[in-house]
Order: sequence, then C-alpha cells, then structure tokens
Amino acid sequence: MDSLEKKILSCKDLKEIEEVRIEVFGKKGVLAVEFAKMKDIPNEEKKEFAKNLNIQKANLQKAYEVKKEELYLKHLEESLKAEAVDVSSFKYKDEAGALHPVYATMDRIIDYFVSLNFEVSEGPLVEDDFHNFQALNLPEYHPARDMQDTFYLKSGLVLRTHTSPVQIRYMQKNKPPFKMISPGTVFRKDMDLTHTPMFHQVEALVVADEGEVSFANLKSILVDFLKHMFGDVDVRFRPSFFPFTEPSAEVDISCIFCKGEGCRVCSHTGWLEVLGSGMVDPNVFKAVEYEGVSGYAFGIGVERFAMLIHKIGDLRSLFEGDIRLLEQFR
Ligand code: 2U9
Repeated sequence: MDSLEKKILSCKDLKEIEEVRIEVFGKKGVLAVEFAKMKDIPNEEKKEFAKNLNIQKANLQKAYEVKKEELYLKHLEESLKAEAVDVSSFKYKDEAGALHPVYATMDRIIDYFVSLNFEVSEGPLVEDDFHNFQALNLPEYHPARDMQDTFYLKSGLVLRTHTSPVQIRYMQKNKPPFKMISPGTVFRKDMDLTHTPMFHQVEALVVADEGEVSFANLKSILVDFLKHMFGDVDVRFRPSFFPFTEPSAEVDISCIFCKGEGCRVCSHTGWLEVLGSGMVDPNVFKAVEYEGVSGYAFGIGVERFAMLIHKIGDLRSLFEGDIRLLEQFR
C-alpha cells in the first residue's frame, strides 16, 4: 500500500493519475481485490482486517485528491500559457468606421431643421393604441388603420407604426406656438424592394394660433428643404389623403437621375415621390385638447431619401450588415 501511495504521488500528469486511479480504486482495482479477501478471513479477524483496509483506503484517497488537484492546476496554468493572446502583437488597422447611410441621412435632415430652430423630441418604440392611432384620427376599427400593417403585442400595445405618437406626447406636455421634429425608428409588417419591417422617419409639426400657420408656410419650408437635400430640383404638391392631415398633399421632386426627362427610376413620369404633408386635422387637436390653433405636419421616410441620394436599388441591402456595401459609405 505504501508503494501505491508513492505511485500516486509520483504521477506527472492528469492522464497518468487517471490510469493509477483505475488501477487502485477501479472495480477490479487493488482495493477491490483486497476487500474481496474478507470472505476468506476468519470471523474474529474480519473486524481488524476491515478497519486496517479502510484506513489505508482513506490514506490513498487523500493522496489521490491532493495530487489530482496539484496536477489539475498545473494543467490549467500550462494551457492558459499556451492559449494566451499576445496583445502586444496586435497590428493596429488605420481604418476609421463611419455612420450607417440611413443615420447619416437622418442626421442631415435633423441638422437642417435644428438650424431653423425646430426642437428635437423622441418617444417610446412600443406605444399604446391612443397615442399611435386614436389621437391621430384613427379610431378603433376604422379602415384607415389598414394603411399601416401593424405589429400588435399580446398586451394590446403596438410597435409604433410612425413617429407621430411623439407629437401627441409633445402636445400633451407643451403649449403652442412650437416647431418640432421627431426622428426615430418605426415598424410595419412589410418586406420588399422598398420596404423593411423596421425603418426610420423624421416627422415635423408646427403649431401656432389659428391663422398664424398656413399651407403656404408648409410649401415654402418644404421647397427649401428639398433643394437643400437634392440640389436644384422642381417640387410639386399633389392632393392626397392622410387620416391626421386635412387637406393633405404628397410631395414630388423632379427626377434627380434624368432631370425630369423620364427614366426607369421615375417610371418615366419625370417625378419622384419623396414625402407626405398637410394641415393638421382638427380632430387631432381635439384629442390633445388644443383650441384656437392651426398647424402643419409632414413625414419623411429616411430610407427613401438615403436610397435616392446614394442610388440604392434594394432597401433590404441596407440592413443585411454586408461589409462590402457598408464600406462604400466610409
Ligand atoms: C401629428 C399630426 C400630423 C405626419 C405626416 C405624412 C403625411 C406622410 C409618410 C412619409 C414616408 C410615412 O414613412 S412614410 O411612408 N408620412 O406621408 N406624415 S403627414 O402628420 C402628422 C403627424 C403627427 C400630430
């Protein structure tokens, strides 16, 4: 037994001590063989025999545990050393990152309106029915809700389908006159060449005493803004419908690719639709208990702007994280 203890204590690695463990403590190991001898020993000696054997077994176990721990720590230290990363060998790559084209475009839009003293306001991405729909003249069960394919949560909350609920929250907290924009992420259940289920909007809202803001103001600010973003373009307003504005207009610019001649991008019309706008519907003011005011609002799809500015054909490519696409915007 002494020699077994020496054998355990002289093991050099985990593999060796595992072999010795099987040899000593295994089912057919030295100890098992010794204990099996019990049956041939006279009854009066059995007790003494078992006692001795158990003491020896305990000593061997102790030696095994101590040695195993020592070898394990040695193994750990060696493998940590072998796998260590030499941080001093890191070669610094002199490559700057860049803003994602959607955020770069959003920043350009925000900067323009901030320069005109618009306040920037943000709100929650998960909204309640009142702020996302009802207050915006979209009553429950109204068919106009179908214009926005909505992600409903089980709780009845929604992923906001536009940033307009931010304006509702802003009006509940502030008194007119004011000019504000709400940039941010929005969600609609849509996916094709020009739609992704997550996209970005910048919406603007200007409210003042009745008669102080007009459609003419809306027109002039949008013409200036669109020339700032797209250069020397023509701008036209077409009558349209949005639940939260009345009257409403869609806004087009002359095609920046063919200069209005007609091409594939503008479907040979010479015009590109770029945003929606209108005078705020009186029902929206009622929902926030505003009286004697008028206002205009417009909404910009940031991806649409980024796609036109950078000539991107498939919107989905912006969100695939493909470095070859993103590198082009450094
Ligand atoms: C309030 C009152 C009115 C915001 C508006 C649009 C027209 C519009 C689209 C642009 C591209 C959505 O992302 S898009 O598809 N938006 O056409 N948005 S008027 O009107 C508001 C907003 C808030 C309180």
